[in-house]
Amino acid sequence: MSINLEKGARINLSKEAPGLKNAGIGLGWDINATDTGGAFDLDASVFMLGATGKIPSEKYLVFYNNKQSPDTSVIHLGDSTTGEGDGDDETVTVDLTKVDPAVEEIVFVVTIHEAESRRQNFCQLRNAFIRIYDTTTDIEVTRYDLDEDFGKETAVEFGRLYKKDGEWRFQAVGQGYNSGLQSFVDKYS
Ligand SMILES: [Ca+2]
Ligand SMILES: [Ca+2]
Repeated sequence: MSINLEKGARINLSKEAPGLKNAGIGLGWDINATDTGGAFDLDASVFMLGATGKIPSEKYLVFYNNKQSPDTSVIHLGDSTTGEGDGDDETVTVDLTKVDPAVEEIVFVVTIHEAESRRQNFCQLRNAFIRIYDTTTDIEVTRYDLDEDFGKETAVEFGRLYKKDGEWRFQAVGQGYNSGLQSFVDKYS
């Protein structure tokens, strides 16, 4: 049975889903307002961090323009430009057995494309979630619904995988920022 997480909660994937090798990370959202008068495009990006909290190289930022990490563990399955539909809008797969041993944390961030010029932010969204499932069985392991109302944030860290004592864990984060993808690149580079 899937475990629902509250903001800040953590689970040990090695314990809760011991057979999990290739994890599907589904991220979803729906657009609330129709008054933005144009396209509303959210993008999932993945930062793979070493012990220093930095990406080992720029290729360890996996997003719509760099769909696979150098160790081939993380694959971005494609860009949704509308967020239409109930299910996962953008999906990333993480093969936990292939993650470079130097990588200790994998951060999942969602940013709004051209948020500033389009005057868009997270308060125009609803039904945001991140979930983890086993790609072999499609069985969901855990899910975090970001049910709080966001304000003017234009970027949200949905969650993170991290390694502790050799075991992969997941934390539901839900932290919003008034910034874009570049500020995460600056922070993690
Ligand atoms: Ca997108
Ligand atoms: Ca959607």
